[in-house]
Amino acid sequence: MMVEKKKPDEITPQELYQSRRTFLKTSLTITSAAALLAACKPTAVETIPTAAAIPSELVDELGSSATLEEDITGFTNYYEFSSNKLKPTELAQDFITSPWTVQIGGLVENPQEILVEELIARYSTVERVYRMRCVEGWSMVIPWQGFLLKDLVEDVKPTKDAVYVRFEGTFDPEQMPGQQYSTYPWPYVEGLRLDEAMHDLTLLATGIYGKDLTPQNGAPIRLVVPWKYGFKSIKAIRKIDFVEEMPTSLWMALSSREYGFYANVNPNVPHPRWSQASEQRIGESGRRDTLMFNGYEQEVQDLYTGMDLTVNF
Ligand SMILES: Nc1nc2c(c(=O)[nH]1)N[C@H]1C(S)=C(S)[C@@H](COP(=O)(O)O)O[C@H]1N2
Ligand SMILES: [Mo]
Repeated sequence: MMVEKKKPDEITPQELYQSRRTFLKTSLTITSAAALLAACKPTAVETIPTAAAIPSELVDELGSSATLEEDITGFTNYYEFSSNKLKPTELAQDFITSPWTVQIGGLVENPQEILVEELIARYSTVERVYRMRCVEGWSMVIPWQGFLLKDLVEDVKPTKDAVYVRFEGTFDPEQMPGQQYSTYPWPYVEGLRLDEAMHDLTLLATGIYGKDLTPQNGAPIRLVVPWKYGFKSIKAIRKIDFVEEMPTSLWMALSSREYGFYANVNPNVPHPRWSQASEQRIGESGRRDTLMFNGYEQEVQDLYTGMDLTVNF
């Protein structure tokens, strides 16, 4: 991001632009909502999907195929390890993600410190294929597993004074070489307004492509907010606090002019150094138009009624 001083078209290595588009044969076991619903219906026999009805490709609701697994896990942004997108795959390989406790507190009735395994067991797992748009101008389509952040928020019961949720990443320079070499104000911090956190699209992801989340993609637990630029989706979360004041994210602290709190994907509001009107979908050639709220406008526009999105960028 800002510190690299790169133009967006320098960001994605040529190999990845041109990675051959093979049909995606997924190993994901489809325990689809359709299958579960079918089992509850009296006419279950007729409605259980046949093998032919199970998609052989993972697609988002706009019809785009999921990005190749090797691209999703081989090309990551994870500054705690490196600012080079190809390096976290190797550097994060031995990152210790178990045991891992998440501390949840601040303005809540039920603060808790809980093992991530217990969190995962406590809430229903959902599978979502979401677009992810990096502020730098590239995007992917990613199949996640996780649970709704809303489920956790309801459990811990924020008090009436809670307006925002603050997420804190990991500070562990021994394991995270990027924290030794960079002068960023670690740990990585992000935030959401409480109503954004309660939205049905907002996930805490614990899996990717039907498997456990890879370390380089944020294991053991990360945020996924698909209508916002990728940097909001903080990896390797240690702490979640409910607060009254708007949290200052790491990127706001580094350059608030370039990276705002809301960071909603918006083709009409350029980054000070480049346009946000289009994006490079990893695995495709050419660019495609960037969609308002990354294509989730119907679902999220009500959160921002009456707000000037050029000011609250
Ligand atoms: N802790 C942490 N979370 C992070 C980042 C990071 O450097 N550290 N990078 C962000 C950015 S800029 C993007 S685009 C997404 C990338 O997610 P991915 O690497 O899983 O595709 O993670 C976000 N979450
Ligand atoms: Mo990003």
